[in-house]
Amino acid sequence: MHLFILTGAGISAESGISTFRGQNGLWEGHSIEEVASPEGFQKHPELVQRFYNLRRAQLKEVNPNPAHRSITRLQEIDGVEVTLVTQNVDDLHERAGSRNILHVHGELYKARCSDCEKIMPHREDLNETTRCPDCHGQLRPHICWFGESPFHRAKIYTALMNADIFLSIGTSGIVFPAASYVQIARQGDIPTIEFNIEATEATPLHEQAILGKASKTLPRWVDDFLAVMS
Ligand code: BJW
Repeated sequence: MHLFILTGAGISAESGISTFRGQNGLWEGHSIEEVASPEGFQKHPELVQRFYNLRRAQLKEVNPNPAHRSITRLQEIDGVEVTLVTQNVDDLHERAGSRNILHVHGELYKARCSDCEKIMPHREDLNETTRCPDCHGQLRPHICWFGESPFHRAKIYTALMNADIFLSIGTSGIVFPAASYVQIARQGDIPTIEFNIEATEATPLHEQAILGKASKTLPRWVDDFLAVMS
C-alpha cells in the first residue's frame, strides 16, 4: 500500500505558523509575491532576508502538532510506503519523526549560494554580508520562489504514478505544480482525500473532502486506516 501525502501551510497552522492566504494574506503590507520572488529579492534583498530571518526565528518557538505526528504513525506501519511531499519550508515533519520528506518549496534551515548554487545547512540570520564559504557569492534562503523550478519533481511524479491513495492536507491547492497533483492522481484512478477547515478551489477535484482541523481529522482517519490494515 503506497500513500502519497501532500501537506501545506494548514498542517502547521495549529502549531502557530501563519498560513499564506489567511487573514489578508499580507506580511507587513507586502504581498507574498513581493517577498517570495527573485524579482522581489533583486529589488529589496534586505526586506526578503528579514522576512525569512523572522520566520526562521519563529520556527524555533513552535512544535509539531498531532497532525504531523499522525503522518509519522503511518510511516511506521509495516507494508505501508509513504511519500511525504510538503510545500512547507518548516521542519515540523522532521521534528515529528517523519523521514524521507520531499520539500518541494525548499527549507528554512538551509541557504543556497546565488552564484555557485551550493546548498548548505543554515539556522541563523542571513543578510548581504553572509557569503558562500566556497565562492563568496551572496547566500539566499534555500526557497523556491514564484517563477522558480520546484524541487524533487521527477521523484514526485514517479511516486504519484505508483500511489494507491492520495491525501492532501491543509493546502489551498492554488499554487502550481503542487495544485496539479490531484488531477494527475485522478487521471490514474487513485482515490483522493482532502483535509481542510473549509472547502477550497480544489475540493471539487477530490473524491472525498474531510472538513475540520487537521490535528483532529487526520489522527481519526489514521486510526480508521490502521484498523483496516491490521
Ligand atoms: C487548515 C487548517 C487546519 C488552515 N487544518 N487545514 C497561472 C496559472 C498557473 C500557474 C501559474 C500562473 N501564474 C504563475 C503560475 C506559476 C506559479 C503559481 O502557481 N502561481 C499561482 C499563485 C497561480 N507557480 C510557481 O511559480 C512555481 N514554479 C513553477 O511553476 O515553475 C515552473 C515549473 C513547473 C514545473 C517544472 C518546472 C518549472 C513556484 C511556486 C513557489 C511557491 N512559493 C511559496 C513561497 C515560498 C515558500 C515560503 O516562503 O514559505 O510557497 S508561495 C506559498 O504558497 C508557499 C506555499 O508553499 C504555497 C502554497 O500555499 P499553501 O501551503 O497551500 O498555503 P495557503 O495559505 O494558501 O493555504 C492554507 C490552507 O490551509 C487553506 O486552504 C486553509 O483553509 C487551510 N487550513 N488551517 C486544515 N488547522
